[in-house]
Amino acid sequence: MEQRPVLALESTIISHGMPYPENLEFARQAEQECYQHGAVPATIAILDGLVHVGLDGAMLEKLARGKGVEKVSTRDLGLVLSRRKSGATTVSATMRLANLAGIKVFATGGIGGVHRGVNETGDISLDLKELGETPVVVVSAGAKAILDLPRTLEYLETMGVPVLGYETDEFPAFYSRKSGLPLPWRVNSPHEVAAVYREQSNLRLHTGILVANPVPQKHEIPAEELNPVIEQALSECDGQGIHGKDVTPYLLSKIVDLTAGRSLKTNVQLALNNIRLGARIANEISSFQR
Ligand code: PSU
Ligand code: MN
Repeated sequence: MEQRPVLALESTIISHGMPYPENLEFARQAEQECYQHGAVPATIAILDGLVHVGLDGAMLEKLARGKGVEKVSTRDLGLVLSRRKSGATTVSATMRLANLAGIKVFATGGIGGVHRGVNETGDISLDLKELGETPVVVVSAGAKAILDLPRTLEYLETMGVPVLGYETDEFPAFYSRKSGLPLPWRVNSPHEVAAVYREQSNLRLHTGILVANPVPQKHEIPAEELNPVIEQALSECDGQGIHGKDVTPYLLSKIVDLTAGRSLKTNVQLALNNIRLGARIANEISSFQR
């Protein structure tokens, strides 16, 4: 066996997080970046009732076109599989399937979290619960700025999930590098992340590890600039009566429109940046095991 390190990638970001054909371009580039940084990419999705861990070009194309592709979180897995449907997996379902496949590291754009207005809607992404239950390292540019970030951090603390700032002392806000929210732990190398992973597994701790990796400076949209856009997107979402699993895809695409595509470029770059770091962490973890 070759025993090369593997990095899991999700598919909701492709089918429901970005428009076609930019999403297809992103999906291909994501796999290339992963190889270039020494890991084998395993994009995870469900196609006609079968779980796939690692996809070919035609499968990526189908996901990018998105026709008949459900958005699948952990709770939808049983239904989508039993009905032989196709689905793009969110962070929660991707973590769960990656763990079953023995994959230890997963890179995404930004995790879901506690939504603003949670007191009225109760909307909390299943991603957070999954991070509390599944021992996978998740590399993310913080949580999406459309969320209630302080409450998202509180929830992660309650679930016992370590949040490691990667070369930062504060929680990144997806499109922006800063949120003003301090993080308790900072790490400065893939090796340090791998060491935390090793100790957690020795202790049989089953929580995930969230690595919060800020978007590279030259691609960030500063929070002051983006906040009014987010406010507008949130109010239109509310006005249209959109709720549940449609909220995040709606907001992301509205923000792409309102920024004339700039947020899409940032989203692509932050996700690629997470993939590069994820590949390096996967290498470190596998070198511990040799
Ligand atoms: N990161 C991105 N774009 C995305 C997502 C992450 O850059 O579209 C997806 C992930 O699949 C994440 C989901 O799990 O958004 C969150 O959806 P919800 O808020 O409905 O849990
Ligand atoms: Mn939700």
